[in-house]
Amino acid sequence: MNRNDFPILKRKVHGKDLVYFDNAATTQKPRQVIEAIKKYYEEYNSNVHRAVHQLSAEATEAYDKAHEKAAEFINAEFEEIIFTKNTTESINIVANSFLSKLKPGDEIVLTQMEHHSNIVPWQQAAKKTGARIKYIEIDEKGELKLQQLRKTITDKTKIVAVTHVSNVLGTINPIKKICRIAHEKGATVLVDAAQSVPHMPVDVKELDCDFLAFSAHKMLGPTGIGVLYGKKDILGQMEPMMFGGDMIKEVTFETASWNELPWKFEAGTPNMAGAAGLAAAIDYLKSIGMDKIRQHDYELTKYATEKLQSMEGIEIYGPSPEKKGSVISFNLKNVHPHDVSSILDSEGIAVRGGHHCAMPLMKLLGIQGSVRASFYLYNTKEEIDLFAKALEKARKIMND
Ligand code: C6P
Repeated sequence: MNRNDFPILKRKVHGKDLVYFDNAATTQKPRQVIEAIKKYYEEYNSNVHRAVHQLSAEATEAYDKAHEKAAEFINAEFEEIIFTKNTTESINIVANSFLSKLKPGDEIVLTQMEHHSNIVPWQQAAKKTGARIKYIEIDEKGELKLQQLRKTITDKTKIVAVTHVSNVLGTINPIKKICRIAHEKGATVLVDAAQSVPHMPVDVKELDCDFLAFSAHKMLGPTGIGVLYGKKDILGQMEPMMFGGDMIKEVTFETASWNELPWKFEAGTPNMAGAAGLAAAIDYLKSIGMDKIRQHDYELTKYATEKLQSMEGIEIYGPSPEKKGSVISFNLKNVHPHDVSSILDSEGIAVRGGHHCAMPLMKLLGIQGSVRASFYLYNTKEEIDLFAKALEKARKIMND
């Protein structure tokens, strides 16, 4: 991994070298991704799947190729990859498709560590259909109470929607096991993979999930493009949520029929430049190797956890480093997370402070928010040393 590939990492913030530890929110982009987007606009910008001219053929080839790369990246089939705006839109598409499947008495199973994006769409679906939401609880370490799985997932369960990796606690959930139990009960499983696909090898066939959602911007790619994976037979039977150009096979004044997968779910002119950027991001990640990225993330998380644990008056939320992704949420005793984040920012260190779009989890933890440092492949142990030093400074300022 070459840090020089990331132009933004050279900038100064408040006169200090930037230390970017807000990767769970969004990641920085390598030159290769920026160049791919530039090349799209400079050399073959054109609408896809519509015209026969050369530029359109090139744009179509690149756009379809991006689907192919995304499919290969998570071991899916080409037809199973739908490009959306982001993880949020991907989840909304699935939740919307359940409006016609849910009825009063049916159950939707979520976990207590979900991001708002994997709670609110289901609350809306429950409100509209009379279905009920049940939550798999977490224990004091921030792990799912697995003994509750078989009690919570029942014959009434129609959908289990669960995050692969928590954006607050970092917990890596046993998706394969959850899928097995849900499938025994005839339920469908959606995996929110916003925090897993960028950081570790993910194989949808091995997990055996029915749907999986992620965003390009959290894996070195551009904003405005995400992925919804769905099993071919399920997508084949599912009604689209958006209607318009490109998603149709035939239209008369009275009616319309749908295009084949995956285009049936991609209405209107899509994000072609974004797809070029996503393809380049996937190439970049693959050139390093997802196993290596996972190992690097783990080493940084372990190193940072040990540093923080050696400090006084600090509370860390979530399990130990080997059981989590590269996210550390914590609070300094008696200090508001925004104050900690501001002091770190004055040292050039970018972290997130707040509720992390997981308000119910914050309430459960009995806190208003936390400080969150999240690492990625370009971060280093030297940066963690700077972070720990700045944190000591914050503690002194706030406690004196
Ligand atoms: N979490 C964070 O700082 P979008 O915004 O659609 O790309 O991703 C939504 C989302 C869904 N699930 C999980 C587990 C997530 O972490 C996120 C995004 C960011 O934690 C922004 S709130």
